[in-house]
Amino acid sequence: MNLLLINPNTTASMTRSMAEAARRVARPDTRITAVQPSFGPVSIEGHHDEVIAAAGVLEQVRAAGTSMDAVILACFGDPGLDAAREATEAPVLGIAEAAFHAASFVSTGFSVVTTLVRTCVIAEHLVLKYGYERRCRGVHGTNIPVLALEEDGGLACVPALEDACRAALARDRSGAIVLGCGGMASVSAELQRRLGVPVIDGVAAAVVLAEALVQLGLRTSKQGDYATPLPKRYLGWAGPLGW
Ligand code: 2AL
Repeated sequence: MNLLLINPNTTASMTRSMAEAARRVARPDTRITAVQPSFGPVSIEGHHDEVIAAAGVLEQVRAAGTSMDAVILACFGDPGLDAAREATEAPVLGIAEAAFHAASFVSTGFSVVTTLVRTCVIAEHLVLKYGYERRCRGVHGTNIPVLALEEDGGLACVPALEDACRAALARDRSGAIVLGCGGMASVSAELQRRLGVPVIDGVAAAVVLAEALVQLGLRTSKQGDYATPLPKRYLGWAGPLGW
């Protein structure tokens, strides 16, 4: 099957590292195409970044047309997820939503450990939006910038992440860690080894769940509020995104 992995930020090296993480868990017959928008922020660390990144996500969903069996949005804020679901019939999975689902299969409660403290509210809003407030016991920032995770394969960040995860597990009395950034995909196995609890990387979780949905023959419902966007003109730079 063909999976489209969209990195909503514009850092190509991060797209490549997430594609590697995705291919490590994908089935042998799954082909992963990894892309990023042609415009937008190099990292997504706030509401302003997210809004522009969401438009970039739609650019890439439109560019793929009907060629993909499923789409993965590989940024922990799941920017543009509902809009992308309107724009395609293929299942679209955000890595935050996928990680919350996966963590809930292996623990009664999980903690999210993310990047900048200012991004915690984005994850907290998603927990409420997706109905995971009874499973998520806390969201914790580390003040590690997204692009710091790109240096040295993220290895330099492992000690700080390990400390933050240990503190979160103790404070929240939780049984699993959800990593709150797509850029943490490369360090999840090492953190799981060090911590001895399930550590969920949303990129890997989204790949496996996307494969399962395709296997089940499930597509995004076009009945209701994921119906195809209404045809209308979009003006200015957004012109090509009009339906
Ligand atoms: C992210 C992420 O996954 N990618 C990105 O650019 N920003 N999330 C985050 N919490 O910093």
